[in-house]
Amino acid sequence: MKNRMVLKVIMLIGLLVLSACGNKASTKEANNGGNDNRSNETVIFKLADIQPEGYPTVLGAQEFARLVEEKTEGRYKIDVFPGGQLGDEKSIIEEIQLGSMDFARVNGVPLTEFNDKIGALNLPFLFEDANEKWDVWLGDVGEEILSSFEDSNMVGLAFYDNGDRFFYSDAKPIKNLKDIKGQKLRVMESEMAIDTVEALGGSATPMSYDEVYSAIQTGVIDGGENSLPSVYTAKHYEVAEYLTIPGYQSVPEVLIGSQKVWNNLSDEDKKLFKEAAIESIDVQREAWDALVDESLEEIEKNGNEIIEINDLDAWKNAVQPVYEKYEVEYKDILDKIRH
Ligand code: BDP
Repeated sequence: MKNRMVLKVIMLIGLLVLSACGNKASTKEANNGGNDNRSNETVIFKLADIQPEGYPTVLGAQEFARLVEEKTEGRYKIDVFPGGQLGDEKSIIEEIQLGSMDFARVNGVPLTEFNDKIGALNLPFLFEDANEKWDVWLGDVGEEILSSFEDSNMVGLAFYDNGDRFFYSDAKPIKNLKDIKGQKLRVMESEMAIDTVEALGGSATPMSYDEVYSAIQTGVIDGGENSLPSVYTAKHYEVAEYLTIPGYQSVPEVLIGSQKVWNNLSDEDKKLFKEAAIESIDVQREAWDALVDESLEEIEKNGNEIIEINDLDAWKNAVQPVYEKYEVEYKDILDKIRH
């Protein structure tokens, strides 16, 4: 009798323990949704940008980060590191490719060396105006190019504005093709960028962005080419007196991610990250337009000379060899752009 009681008590305890374990297991499953990415722990990623705090691309990247956190209800956070804290653009791209960097905002020109399609967008005088450019970037062609980043072990998320890129120099005003001849002009690290400046008659000098100011100041180069917000915020206008308008090229800034991070996201989260990237474009563009105006105002106020090209058709003719060289490589995309 006594033994049966003991047995019953033991069985009861056994049942209680078993049911407690069952409860624990189902709570865990409910929390996890059967998927590791749904754990309660916040996963934190890093995003690199060489531009300083407050610059439009950084504001765009911070908006992307805010939206990712909001849309994933805090499961994912992205810390944005501006001002080149995590290295120069070329090494950032290499790290994204290797998977040792999570996300970045970089320019489309250095990406030409890492991706088969984006170079098409970096050809000089490609678009009539900003509307045509944005139609292409936000349309099927833009999406095709962003998707192709998978082939380069990266993820292309969105395009941001880089406006037009202008020549500026401290040697002499560039009014026509004769003036550009022989000037040592810094370009971004890409073969097409070198070809373009050489086709215009300049002497192209590739170097990283952070070296440009002192290279002009010390006379290593005469000038470079960049957007108004970059010439202004990097203070190149302090060392280069002459700025030439209009721009000769309109390339995208690109929000990219590493394939390694991407592969670990669920399909649902990939969609949320992509939505966040696309939605962040508005913030970047608005800040961009405001900074373009402010930059021009400040550069003029500083007393720099703004020169208008007087033989624009000759410039467009001069870059034809660049089109001839790259036409075959980018034929597919170029045909679609020209429809
Ligand atoms: C700026 C871009 C930056 C590039 C830089 C450059 O925002 O990403 O690195 O040009 O010329 O306009 O290197």
